[in-house]
Amino acid sequence: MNVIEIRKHFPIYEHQPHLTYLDSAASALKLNEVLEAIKHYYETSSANIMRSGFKNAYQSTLDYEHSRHVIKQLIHATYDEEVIFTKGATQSINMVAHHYESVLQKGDEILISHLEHHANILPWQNVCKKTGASLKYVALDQHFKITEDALLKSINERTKIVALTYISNVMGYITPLQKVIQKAHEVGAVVLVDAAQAVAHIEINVQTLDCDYLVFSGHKMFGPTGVGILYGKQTLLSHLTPFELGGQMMDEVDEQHYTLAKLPARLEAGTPPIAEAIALAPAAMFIKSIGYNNIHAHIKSIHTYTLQSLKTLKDIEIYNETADIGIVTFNIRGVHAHDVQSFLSEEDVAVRTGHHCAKLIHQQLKQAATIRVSISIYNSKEDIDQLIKALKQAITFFIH
Ligand code: ALA
Repeated sequence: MNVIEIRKHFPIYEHQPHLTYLDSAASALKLNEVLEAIKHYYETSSANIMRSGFKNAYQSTLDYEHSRHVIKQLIHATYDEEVIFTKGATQSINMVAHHYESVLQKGDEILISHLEHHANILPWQNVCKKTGASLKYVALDQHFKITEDALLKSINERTKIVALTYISNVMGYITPLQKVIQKAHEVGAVVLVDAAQAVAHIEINVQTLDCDYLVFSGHKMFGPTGVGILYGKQTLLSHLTPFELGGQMMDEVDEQHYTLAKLPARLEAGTPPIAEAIALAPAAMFIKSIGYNNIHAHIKSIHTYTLQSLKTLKDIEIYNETADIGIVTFNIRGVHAHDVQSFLSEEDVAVRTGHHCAKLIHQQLKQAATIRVSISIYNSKEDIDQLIKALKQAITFFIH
């Protein structure tokens, strides 16, 4: 991978050539092609979609639907209408959870894990409060991994929903989903896969996986903020209770009643994030043009270098040495992560510190906060050298 060439696609490096950006798990840098698509929409159309029939409106509708098609191809869905534009992975999960508030009952179980970020915990807690269903957690192994074995043992005839991260945003582990989805289906449960991290790192094939729902956000895949995807099997999405009502998601309306439109409109109430949705297409096409194998190989090589470099420092405690993608979560022993942050920030090194919206795994790690380095395609060994330099300064200041 030629990082210099890759960086030409990310205009932030023109404005901040010294930026060491290692926080792509929180939000990836934005592609030039994405910014251009947003600008193009506002400059050449600005029209609403699926409503008016004038030329600009028609073109915007075509572009919006083209983007849906590109995303359908990216995740290998069967039909375009299985791809719903939302405002992000969090909203997508909330939409699914909202539906099951009127489906589950006392005695039913929802299975999740301590590795989930809050977006895949809180909505299910809510469903349980409203329905009397129970929230169950799969036991993690000694490395805080979800194993296939533990998952298979946790699924039983009471399980109605299995909602799991595809890749943990704190530990970087890939969840073994294939057999688990099969078993869930055998007992009549549906499976939601949170692909918020996965979409920028590994090929997703919803047909091979056979998951029922899959969610992700645009901004973690070099796309804009404010847009995300809810994928669902057509048979399920056609019956999902809409989370919001209004706009073009209806078929007939009279004074007292309404009927719902067909997919995908029935789940896209109001004016959607048009520019952002259109701009998701170039993000997906960029990922495809580089190829997941190349992305993964590059990130893994920088990941290995990061681990080697961190190990040269005495006071570092790493929590996920066997991560499957480029996520390294660690602390400097005896120093709060937020205190380290200010040293890194001084050197223009951007990492995330804190609980990373995943308090449950931090409770398991017995750490209130950690430092997380997350690596993407535009990162180089020099970025890691810069990180190490800043960490050394922090260590000297706080410890030696
Ligand atoms: N899930 C996001 C992160 O990992 C917010 O930073």
